[in-house]
Amino acid sequence: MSKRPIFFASLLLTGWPIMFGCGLQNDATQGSKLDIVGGNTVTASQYTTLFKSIASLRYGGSHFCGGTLIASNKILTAAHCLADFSSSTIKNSVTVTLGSSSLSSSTGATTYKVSSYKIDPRYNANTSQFDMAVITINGTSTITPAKVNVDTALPAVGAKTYVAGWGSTREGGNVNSALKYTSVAVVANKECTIAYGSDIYAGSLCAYTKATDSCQGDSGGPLYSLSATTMTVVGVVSWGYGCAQAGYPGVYTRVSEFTPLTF
Ligand code: 4AZ
Repeated sequence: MSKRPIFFASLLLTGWPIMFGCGLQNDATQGSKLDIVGGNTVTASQYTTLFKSIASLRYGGSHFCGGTLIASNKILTAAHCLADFSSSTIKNSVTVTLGSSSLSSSTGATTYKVSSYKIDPRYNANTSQFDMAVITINGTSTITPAKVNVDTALPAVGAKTYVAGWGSTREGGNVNSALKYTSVAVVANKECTIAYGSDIYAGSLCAYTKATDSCQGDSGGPLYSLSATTMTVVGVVSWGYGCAQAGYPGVYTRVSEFTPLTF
């Protein structure tokens, strides 16, 4: 999902200087055509050791959103990934694939149907607030699930986090068959409000590093923090103004505001 906050966008694009005082920079050389945008392809060993909890949600076999394995049969994703489908479509035509870093290879992959799902009842499609859902798959995976962040003090502002997905490598592009990741720095909600206004709330987690970002098709997937070799899911890819636009963080659903996931 991408949103265009016209008022704030025009302030930023005209370069009102106060907007750029706190770490977000308006760099005229950064347009929308940056190559996840930027970042790197996940190597085989990185996939096995770090990123294996990422899931591909498919409709009729085609990838449309990411997700994160958080228990042997539970997938964390975004409400907006599921909200436009009927429950029968979700149960009959949406599948969850785990175990392969390539969308075009079935080696190592296991595909599950959706047994049940819960969309946060507070989800608001206009503001994108409460953009969180949990899928129960019709089987159990032996892949190690990601840890789920329950610490509301983490990740700290400025911390390095990692987002991964098969989403577009440029604004307006297509899904990418190879899994990519990038690192983005956590931005304070107060600063993120300067870019986006009141749609930023306690359940938002914003992250920004110049010229790299999550993008369309990464939605629902994980924003991780890494400690030693443990990946903890701290955010769910939700929305932003385009992808890798200068001064506009990616907006994630802040997982710690949703635990325990009992909605
Ligand atoms: C999207 O359209 C989308 N840069 C997802 C994430 C971001 C922007 C757009 C964040 O699904």
